[in-house]
Formats: sequence, structure tokens, C-alpha cells
Amino acid sequence: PESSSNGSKDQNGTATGAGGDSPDKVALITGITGQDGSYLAEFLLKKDYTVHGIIRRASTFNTTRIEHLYADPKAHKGGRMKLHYGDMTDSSSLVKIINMVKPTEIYNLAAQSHVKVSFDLSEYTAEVDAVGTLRILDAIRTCGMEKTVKFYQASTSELYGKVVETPQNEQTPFYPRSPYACAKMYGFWIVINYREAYNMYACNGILFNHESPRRGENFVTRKITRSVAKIYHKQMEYFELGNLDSKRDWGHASDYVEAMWMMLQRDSPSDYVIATGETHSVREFVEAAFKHIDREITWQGEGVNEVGVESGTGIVRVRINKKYFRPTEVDLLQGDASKAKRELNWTPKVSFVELVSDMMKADIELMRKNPIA
Ligand code: NDP
Ligand code: GDR
Repeated sequence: PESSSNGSKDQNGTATGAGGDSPDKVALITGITGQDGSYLAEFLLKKDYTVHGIIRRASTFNTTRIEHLYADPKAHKGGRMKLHYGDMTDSSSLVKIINMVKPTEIYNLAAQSHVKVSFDLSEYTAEVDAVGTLRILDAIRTCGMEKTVKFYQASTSELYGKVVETPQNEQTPFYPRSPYACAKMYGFWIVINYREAYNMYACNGILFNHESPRRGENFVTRKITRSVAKIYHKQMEYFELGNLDSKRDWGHASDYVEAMWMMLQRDSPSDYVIATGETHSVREFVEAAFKHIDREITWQGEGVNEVGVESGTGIVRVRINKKYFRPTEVDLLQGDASKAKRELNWTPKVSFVELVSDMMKADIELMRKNPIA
């Protein structure tokens, strides 16, 4: 990572990026080191943006997901991706960075994004996900850029929480079911409030779950594909999960970052559901992952005692552990993205089976190269 002195400026103080690119396309991404941040950075660099990312200080490297962009000499020194230390809990860092890089678009992806962890870190989650969103909106105003910056907020299908109706669309009432969802609910409304109060171009993307080989290891899809890949290589015998019955509308992250960008390319801002429209249970995801390695799983027992047994061998591959259950669960998510189709011409390209297959292939390869990953 570079210090916050990167990003050259022209004589008017406009950030041009060290590569001297068009000042029209300068993106700032919070959460650039996360799953979505890495795909979005890649996408925007291909579109000739200068991309600035905010990273937080960690005791180990936290830039693994963007290393391939960073290591490219064309995208690193003298290139179009620049990293700056900052934090969503530190207003002054946000003001300094925005003032220096003069972004035309800001993508606010930074968050404590784990729903189960938010029950343990509820106050911190609110600091980052709720007040952090307010901080960055205020930083834009402090820099006098509220009329020029376009702002994307990473809102979430977790806002729907307890099922009121399916499929869920932009009109479906919210009923958040975790400290994470409550914090994101504040983020959602403060974005709308600033849009209405200050005429800012600010959008909420209500994104349903999206996954990829870069998904964090403790989200359920990646936990499953990593574990099944290890079982495939005989590095592991079984793994543990929580609630198998919750249903999610799972898409591919690479499709979803494109929708974020599309939301900021219109004449006027709005909020959009981004989803595939299909829903599958965690159990179905497990079955699809085993199917990818030509094994079948049958389920025995009831509820928390349920175990997944590999057919023909009798060996237990999946155990249920209560510790992975949440105090309050979101049972069923299924999105209706027809507004995004109509107004943005966005549709998902990757199917559920292709998603599972992409993640399985990547994890089989990862575990082959590095059995202790
Ligand atoms: P990740 O957890 O993979 O990435 C989160 C990013 O936020 C990381 O870069 C992380 O940094 C950064 N971050 C966390 N805390 C802070 C902080 N205090 N200050 C600065 N940066 C911080 O999430 P995803 O990429 O999956 O999701 C991106 C966003 O979209 C999140 O806001 C998430 O809540 C939201 N979302 C995600 C969905 C999904 O299915 N993936 C669906 C709907 C919404 P570090 O790398 O150092 O940890
Ligand atoms: P979610 O994703 O809570 O939907 O939030 P996650 O993958 O954590 O859980 C999905 C469902 O799987 C069940 N589950 C387990 N979950 C985890 N993490 N680990 C397990 O062992 C396990 N066993 C069963 C969960 O109970 C849940 O029902 C994600 C995040 O990316 C959020 O930031 C984002 O806002 C939403 O998606 C949309």
C-alpha cells in the first residue's frame, strides 16, 4: 500500500491519477480489499478509471484479493490504482482522502459484513456500517463535493429479514433481523435522506447474496466449497455447519459489481434490487458442491442432529453444530430485480450451478497447491 500522498494533481488541484488519465473517471472504493472491492476495482480499471482504494491498517497483509492488480506494474507505481490508509471509524482520514483524490464516483463497500459476528460485535458493526456511512456522506459535503460526486451504498437483502413477502422488491417492507441488518438499515435511510436533503446523486444497491472464489472463508458458500475440496483431496473427513434450511438467492459477485457501476451512470439516482430471482437452501448448496466432485450426500436425523452421509460409504461428511445458528435467522430470500432489468438493462449471467462449479474448481485447485490453506 502507498501512503495517502499518491494520486497526482493537475494545476487546478484535480486528481488525474499518476497515469495522467481522464479526470472524468476517478473512483474511490471503500472496502477495496474485500470480495466486491476486488472485482469492482478490476472492472473499473478495465473501463479506464483511475481507482483509489481505502485500506485499513492490519498486522498482516490484507491486500491478497487485489494483489494481481497491484502487482501489475501498469496498475501499481505510476499506474491507475492507488491505495490509501483510512478507516470508516476515522472521519478525518475520509475527509483527507476525498479532498485529495477528488473522486467522481464513490463506492461505499466497507463494512463489518458478517451477520453472525454482528451479534458479538454489535456496537462496532453500527460504528462502521451505520455511522461509517454517515461519516463518508458528511466527508463529501465537507469537501464541497455533494453536487459532483456520485455515491453508491452497499445495501443488502438482509434488510428484508423476516419474510413479509417473496420475491422481495424495492417496495417490500424491511424487517431487519441482526445488528448488521439494523446498521445497514440506518445506512440505507441516511443515503436517501442526503439525496433528498442535499440533492446528492446517491444510490442504494439492495444486493442479494453474491459469492465467488474470493468470498470470505467464513461465509457459508465458501466454507462449503473449501471443505468439500479438502474432502476431495482427502485432507479432511467432515465439516460442521449450522442452519441448513435457510434459503438464499445466490449470484456471482462479478455480475453484481457491474450493476453497482450501472446505477451511477444514469441521469438521476434511485435504489435497485440486484438478485437472480432463484432461491436455494444451504442444504442444496452442500448437495451441489458434492455433486461437483461426483459424490452424493444423504441426510439423516432431524434438525440440529442432522448429518450428511456420503452415499455408498456410510461416512459422515457434514455435522450440524448449534454454535453456527444465529439468535435470529433470515429464513428466505428471493429477489425480484425487474426494476434493474428495466432501467439498467442488468441481468445476471452466472447460474447457481455455474457459481458452485466456479467456486469448487477454484478451491480444488487451491487445496491441491496448498493443503494447509
Ligand atoms: P467483505 O467482508 O469481503 O469486505 C469488506 C471490506 O470492508 C474489506 O475490504 C474490509 O477490509 C473493509 N472494512 C471492514 N471494516 C472496515 C473499516 N472499519 N474501515 C475501512 N474498511 C473496512 O464484504 P463483501 O465484499 O462481500 O461485501 C461488500 C459490501 O457489500 C459490504 O458492505 C457488505 O456488507 C455488502 N453486501 C455484501 C453482499 C454479499 O453477498 N457479498 C450482499 C449485500 C451487501 P479488510 O479486508 O481489511 O477486512
Ligand atoms: P448471510 O451469509 O448471513 O446471508 O450474509 P452467510 O453465508 O454467512 O449465511 C447464509 C446462511 O447460511 C447459514 N449457515 C451458515 N452460515 C455461516 N456463515 N456459517 C455456517 O457454518 C453456516 N451454516 C449455516 C446461515 O445461518 C445463513 O442462513 C451475507 C453477507 O455477505 C452479508 O454481508 C450480506 O449483506 C448478505 O449476505 C446479503
